[in-house]
Amino acid sequence: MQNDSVVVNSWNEWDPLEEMVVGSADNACFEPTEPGSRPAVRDSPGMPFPTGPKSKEAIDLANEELDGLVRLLQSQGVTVRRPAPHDFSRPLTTPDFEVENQYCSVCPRDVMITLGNEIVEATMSRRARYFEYQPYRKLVYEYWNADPRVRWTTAPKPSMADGMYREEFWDWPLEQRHERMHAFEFCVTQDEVVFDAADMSRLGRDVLVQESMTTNRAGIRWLKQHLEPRGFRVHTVHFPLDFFPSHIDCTFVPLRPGLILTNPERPLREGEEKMFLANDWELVDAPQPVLTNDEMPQYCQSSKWLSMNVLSISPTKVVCEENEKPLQDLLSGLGFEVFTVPFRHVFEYGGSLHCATWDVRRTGTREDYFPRLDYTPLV
Ligand code: ABU
Repeated sequence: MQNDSVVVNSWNEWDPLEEMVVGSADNACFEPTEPGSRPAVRDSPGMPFPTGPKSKEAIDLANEELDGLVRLLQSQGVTVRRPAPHDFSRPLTTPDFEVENQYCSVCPRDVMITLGNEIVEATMSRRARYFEYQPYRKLVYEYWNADPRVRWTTAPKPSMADGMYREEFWDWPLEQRHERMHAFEFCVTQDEVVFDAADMSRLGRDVLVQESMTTNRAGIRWLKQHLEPRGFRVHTVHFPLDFFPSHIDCTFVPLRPGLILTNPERPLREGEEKMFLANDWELVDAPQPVLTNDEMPQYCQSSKWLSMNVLSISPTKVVCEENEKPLQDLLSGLGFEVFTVPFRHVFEYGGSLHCATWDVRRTGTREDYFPRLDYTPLV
């Protein structure tokens, strides 16, 4: 770290990585059924989804792969930090809800985001994840105490009461789902501020936020009000063919200035591509994943597109899951040095390489990668 660089400093998804948090599967539990989530066993839809702690074997297999990522990052000179232990098997009772157990700390990306020199803790959208910031608090205090230039913001916690959700969402017939989906109405209503950090993607001065099952319009309004006075421009993006959108990093993945990996089954809403094309960004479709949705791990609630959930070490180095050969070939052809690690056992915890990490410090400053942008910030 250079003497004058702030302990927390990350403005985009690709600058050279210096310090990163990698998740841990310790004490992980199955995600409970709740108004914001209806987990299902992938190959047996009628079967009850397990509850409580995951097996030791499932935890050990995921931890082995997470440790492998840690070793790779360390070999590239990255300082790696880990979440503090947390008892996810403890039930939660608040004035507004009860939930039988919590989830896990495999995916810090869902909860924590670095926006320049500021750490923002997301509101979260699901009950079992209400306290998921806790495994990272010790680290946040360490960064905040170490450097007075570090800012730390916790977004307003929503009630997560029944009224915050549309539980019938899960039972909408296909036609209604299609109609509602184009109105971007999902399982969370618009009454409270709701967002998961993984619905955001950082491109210097510009931040994209996906409207989804886990981020509503009130959440995006809060982010705009918070970030735009600090010089960011916050853009809402939509992927209308994604029936269950949650987290942008399997859909629209910036790799370096001017290049975004896109999901061929989830195009941007018509018109939203303009800001990229007008500023000479190239949108390149990812190849079909090696696994089909039916072949994804039994308890995994994410899509086959975890294939494109890659992690950038720098604008020229990217980490891919070891089986995703077609994507590795595409990225090599685009000029990247591609590193690979096995990561399929992590999939059942809801993410792959990008989800399982949170970048705290990357070399670099805030740049404007969209000089030709017609945009009026809120303030
Ligand atoms: N947590 C990312 C999952 C996104 C997807 O299933 O496509």
